[in-house]
Amino acid sequence: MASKALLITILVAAAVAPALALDYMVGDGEGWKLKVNYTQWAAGKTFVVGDNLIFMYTAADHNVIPVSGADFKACNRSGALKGPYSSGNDKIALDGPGKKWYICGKEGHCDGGMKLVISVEAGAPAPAPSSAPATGSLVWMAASVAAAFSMVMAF
Ligand SMILES: [Cu+2]
Repeated sequence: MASKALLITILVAAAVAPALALDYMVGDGEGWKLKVNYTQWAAGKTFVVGDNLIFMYTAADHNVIPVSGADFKACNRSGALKGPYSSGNDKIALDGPGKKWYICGKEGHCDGGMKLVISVEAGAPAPAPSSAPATGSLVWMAASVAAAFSMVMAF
């Protein structure tokens, strides 16, 4: 009986793990600053609703303004959809699907390339060619967990 309870615990833990939201450190080790190519950083990443972006920067030097696509293109700093964020360690939830645009609000920084656009997917991402191994193994894991779980429940 104890081993069955343990097995169920393990299975539940494994089933929950793939659904955990991911935190993306914008720019990775570089953080949020000038002279980083954020288009390159975002390329190949699959952002899903529920994930978070984390902007790390020197608070006195930069900030983060979520803007519309038009304001992104024009580097218009007066059209904040939320924020502006200025703590230097800002966690921004991706709370809806579609494109999301972020710029730095300091003079000249957006024009200098301090801008990020990402595309957020609604739910579980469809297997994309670039991330096939990771996505495929998660799907396989979820399927095998579900199968094992139904076997345990049949006892
Ligand atoms: Cu800046």
